[in-house]
Amino acid sequence: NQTTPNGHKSGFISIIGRPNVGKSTFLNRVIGQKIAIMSDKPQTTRNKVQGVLTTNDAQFIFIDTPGIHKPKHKLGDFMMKVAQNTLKEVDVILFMVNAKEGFGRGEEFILEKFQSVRTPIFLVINKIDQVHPDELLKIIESYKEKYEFSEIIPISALEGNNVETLLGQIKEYIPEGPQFYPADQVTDHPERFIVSELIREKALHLTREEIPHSLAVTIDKMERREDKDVVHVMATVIVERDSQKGIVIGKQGKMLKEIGKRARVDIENLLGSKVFLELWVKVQKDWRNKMSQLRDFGFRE
Ligand code: GDP
Ligand code: MG
Ligand code: K
Repeated sequence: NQTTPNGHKSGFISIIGRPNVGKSTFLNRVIGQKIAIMSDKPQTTRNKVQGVLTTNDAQFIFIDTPGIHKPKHKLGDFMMKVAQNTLKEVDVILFMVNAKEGFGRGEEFILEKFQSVRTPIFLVINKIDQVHPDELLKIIESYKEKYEFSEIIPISALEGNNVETLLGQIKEYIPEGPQFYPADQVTDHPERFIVSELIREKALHLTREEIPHSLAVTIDKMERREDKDVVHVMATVIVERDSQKGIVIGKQGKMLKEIGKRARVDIENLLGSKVFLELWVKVQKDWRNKMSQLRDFGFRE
């Protein structure tokens, strides 16, 4: 499958930090034009996808941690929840601090909570454009004494200093995995989700008990070709085991063909135009471990 070549990496990243340390500025800089901004998407679940950065060989999925904006007395509850949920499930945590403000009680508290978390935590010291290098060294030293961060990376989100380095380091820590979001996705089309659901429904229905729930569908491409008045949909059925891949494909590809045929009829009705549906099957071991995040961007068990 060309959308998930060997060595492709994808990971979930959570940015934590007090208000005004520069989290949004950082995200805007990093994702820029390439952003698939999800913040407008209605969400009922706890983790919001804030943005997705797609590069040639990696996809960075940034997860929001809204509770951090709450007043101090709520921090305890929030951090407990976060510690239990997000912090354990993401691949990298960026703990962002303001170089100019140094170390405060808010930071102290968060660092305490980090002690029980195994996820790699990067200390991102932002706004270095506002401090003298000597001062910065002192700040780094003081944080080093408090906690053993996986990486300590000073940046200026505003001016862009060292931001590429940070991304490079994140990439070192995220696992191999598929492009969960299509590279060409600039908005979060509800159509895509419905299309993936239609395919998933047919696949589940046709394979019946043999594949109990461990099946997801990603839409890798959905493009209208004006010249031929046809919508080209490329989708991947993700299963957990090789044996399940065999079942979904079927003898001489019969099963996959049937899934595609039935799904195509529904998709054509939905979109009101002819559809060329290309289906792939991919084994993604233990993708269910990621379910809680996956659910938030359209996967369903
Ligand atoms: P958030 O609350 O953590 O999302 O912080 P924002 O991204 O909204 O930033 C808060 C303020 O800090 C804004 O006025 C930004 O322009 C400013 N800011 C963010 N990053 C930097 C930086 O690297 N250098 C400087 N000088 N200001 C920054
Ligand atoms: Mg913000
Ligand atoms: K830890």
